[in-house]
Amino acid sequence: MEISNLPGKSCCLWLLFNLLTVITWLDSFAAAETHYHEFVIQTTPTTRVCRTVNIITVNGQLPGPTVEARNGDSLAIRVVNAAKYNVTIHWHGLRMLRNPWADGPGYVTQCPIQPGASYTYRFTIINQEGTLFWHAHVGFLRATLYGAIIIYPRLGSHYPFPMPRREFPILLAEWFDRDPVSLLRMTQFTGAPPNVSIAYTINGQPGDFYRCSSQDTVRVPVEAGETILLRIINSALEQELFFSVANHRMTVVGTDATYTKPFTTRVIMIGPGQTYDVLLTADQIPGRYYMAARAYETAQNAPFDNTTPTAILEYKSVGCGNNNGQLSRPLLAALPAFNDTSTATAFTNGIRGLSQNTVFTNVDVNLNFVVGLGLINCTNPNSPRCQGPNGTRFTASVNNVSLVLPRTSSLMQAYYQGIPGVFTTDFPPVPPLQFNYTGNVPRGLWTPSRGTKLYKLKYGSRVQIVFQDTSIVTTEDHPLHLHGYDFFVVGSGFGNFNPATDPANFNLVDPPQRNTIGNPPGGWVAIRFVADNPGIWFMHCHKDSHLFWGFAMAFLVENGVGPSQTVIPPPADLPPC
Ligand SMILES: *[C@@H]1O[C@H](CO)[C@@H](O)[C@H](O)[C@H]1NC(C)=O
Ligand SMILES: *[C@@H]1O[C@H](CO)[C@@H](O)[C@H](O)[C@H]1NC(C)=O
Ligand SMILES: *[C@@H]1O[C@H](CO)[C@@H](O)[C@H](O)[C@H]1NC(C)=O
Ligand SMILES: *[C@@H]1O[C@H](CO)[C@@H](O)[C@H](O)[C@H]1NC(C)=O
Ligand SMILES: *[C@@H]1O[C@H](CO)[C@@H](O)[C@H](O)[C@H]1NC(C)=O
Ligand SMILES: *[C@@H]1O[C@H](CO)[C@@H](O)[C@H](O)[C@H]1NC(C)=O
Ligand SMILES: *[C@@H]1O[C@H](CO)[C@@H](O)[C@H](O)[C@H]1NC(C)=O
Ligand SMILES: [Cu+2]
Repeated sequence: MEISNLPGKSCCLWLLFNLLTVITWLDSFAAAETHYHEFVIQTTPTTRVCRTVNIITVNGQLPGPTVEARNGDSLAIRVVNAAKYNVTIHWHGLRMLRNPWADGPGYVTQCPIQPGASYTYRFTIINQEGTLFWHAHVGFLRATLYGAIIIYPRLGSHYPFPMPRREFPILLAEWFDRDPVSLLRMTQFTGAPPNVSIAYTINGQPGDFYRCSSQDTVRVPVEAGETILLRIINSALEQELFFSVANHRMTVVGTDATYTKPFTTRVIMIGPGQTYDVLLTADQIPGRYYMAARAYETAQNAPFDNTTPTAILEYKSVGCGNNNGQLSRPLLAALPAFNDTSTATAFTNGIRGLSQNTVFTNVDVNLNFVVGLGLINCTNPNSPRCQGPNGTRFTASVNNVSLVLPRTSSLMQAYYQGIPGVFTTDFPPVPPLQFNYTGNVPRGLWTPSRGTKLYKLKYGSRVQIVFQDTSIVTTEDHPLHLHGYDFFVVGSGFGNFNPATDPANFNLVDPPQRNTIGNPPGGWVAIRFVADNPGIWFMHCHKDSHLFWGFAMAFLVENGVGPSQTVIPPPADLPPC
């Protein structure tokens, strides 16, 4: 069903909503609802920057439909695959408590929905509020299969900040000159990174600075003086992005569907898989101002898309009779240089959780994951299949294991049904070899092993992971994403993590709670979470090429005691392989 009385839609509806809220609250029947959606996966010829590409869409839309709900609501989303490719949908950041069947990563928690088939994702939102997004989780399909998830507070409950007058999702993404399936095929064949995008998009549109794009530039209307909420999502396959709005400050109030302490900034750095909720007050001279993004690229000598997508923040008074500013070009936001790691780091470190986020101090399971890229030597370096550096193929790993996904079953189905031979549970808790990770790493250490290894966690264990980047091939910011959990980001730094001295500086008081965090390039990041969600949960780099090269592992969180700590049975329509 459609939600028509959610806050922020319009002023009148908002008043009505408040009235309804009071009545409902008085009646004390703040019942949660179930929302039904149908997602038809189809091939849709779509034109951007003068290039028509047969992309895969949900219901013909780019971005796909926004899913709106309140905290506590349930969703039933029937995905009908009318395209000719295997598809799954991941509800990125939703915890899916005891319900890995609805999580979506292909061959991890489900087999794909094959052409002509359908699957209904059923889940309940439990204690999460803010902005998330959904995206395909097979191959590179999420390049075009993505959309916003907006979770409003329960009826009768409020944001921990003043109610904004309006709100807008801002979905940042890439546009490639080919469809994602052939992009993946090329990557698979050449062993080199995928060709970079030819444009970035904001809500599906590249904006004024690209060929054939001006007319469709996204406009965000505001009244002078009002405060609006922007729900910013990086749904790009590969690229971290800076984002700013000319002349305006933004106040971050949430990230990855958890609230944060208000943090005011002129620029945001957002990695693939992350979201930021920001308040923006239209406190400038009425006019038109560009919202703009730009690459933040940390890999050395890596090609990247250096173009600038824009949308226009447009004061309404400018459009109504007063043409002052209407004809002139909007002001362009200042954006940091592509390699401005200090701005990116200062921003990320500025994000603090609300103080009730106090973190446990005793860790039961201490994990140290060394992450990054690698190279595979070719017997014939001149082969067209070896277009990586000096005739090699790229690979990537966690603790020197490059993940190989199964094909005949998902990991979760194999676990639940006790199918042997699909995975082992000997994923190494620490790197098999200690070396100077960010120093000059001997070439003999650059090629990882391959395997399908899970790490088993007891229900309720208190887990710490320190992720350590390496300088193998290049140091790089890797957006690390954990399914099924929000984690506390308790510390980060450059160089090698020092277990003797660094933990003393951990923030256990107000760390942000997130589902995706980048390690600083050539550095480390430490996270903590309680393993209170049984099932198999994927952990991977949210750059899709890195994921494809094996930069992933999965946790097997065992059931606890009783039904409230046990994975629910799989739905009858769970796709078979
Ligand atoms: C990828 O990029 C390379 C180098 O810029 C170019 O030569 C090649 O044609 C591109 N390949 C495709 C398939 O677009
Ligand atoms: C960023 O790149 C430019 C060249 O494009 C270089 O001059 C500058 O030193 C680099 N800055 C940092 C901080 O690496
Ligand atoms: C490729 O070979 C050149 C020349 O031998 C060398 O300088 C460079 O470091 C090599 N690059 C990699 C990634 O192995
Ligand atoms: C690691 O290598 C870097 C770069 O060569 C060097 O600066 C650092 O001192 C090394 N660290 C250790 C612990 O050897
Ligand atoms: C790959 O080749 C490089 C140089 O060509 C060599 O130093 C390295 O030991 C080789 N790696 C493996 C795993 O054979
Ligand atoms: C990773 O494993 C491979 C294969 O066993 C080995 O050759 C390589 O040295 C290991 N590298 C590291 C960093 O442990
Ligand atoms: C689609 O998924 C099925 C089941 O895993 C598999 O057999 C088939 O090869 C897949 N098709 C493609 C094109 O990957
Ligand atoms: Cu990565």
